[in-house]
Amino acid sequence: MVLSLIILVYFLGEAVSDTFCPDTWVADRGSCYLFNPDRASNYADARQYCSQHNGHLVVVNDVHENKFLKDFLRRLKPMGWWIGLTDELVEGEWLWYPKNEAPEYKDWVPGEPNSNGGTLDEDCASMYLDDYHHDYQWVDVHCNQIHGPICEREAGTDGNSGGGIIG
Ligand SMILES: [Ca+2]
Ligand SMILES: [Ca+2]
Repeated sequence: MVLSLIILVYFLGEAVSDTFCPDTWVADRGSCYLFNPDRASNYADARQYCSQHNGHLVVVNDVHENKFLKDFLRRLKPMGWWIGLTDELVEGEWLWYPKNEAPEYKDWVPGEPNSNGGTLDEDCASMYLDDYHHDYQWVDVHCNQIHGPICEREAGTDGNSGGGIIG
């Protein structure tokens, strides 16, 4: 019993120490994340920013990842944050860029995505917080809006490049 506990602790320690992220990236469960409130931009520029840092706009795979992101964003100034979800290709068909995978997990604000009631072409998804919106649940907004990038990359795959700047 004690031995198996020691072995468990050993393996947990190994798992943690194997998780490597570049400076200014935050590690969580096998991924590294870069949040940059000072590089807010339109969606296309945010996508390019993440690509330049050897990542991609975040793909939110499950409730755990979504909760991690929300907890982190609550510590930053209230604003919108681009995620990698878009229906640019086919209106109404939301896919995670760049692999074009349909989302298994979703956390839309109730009533979203709505293309602003059909009056705007809102093809890009954001985790959003302001006085009127929910607590970083997802909304669809026009891709020319200015939001911060959340970039994601695999942890420990390429330790020597791609460090980003926060603040
Ligand atoms: Ca992910
Ligand atoms: Ca909307």
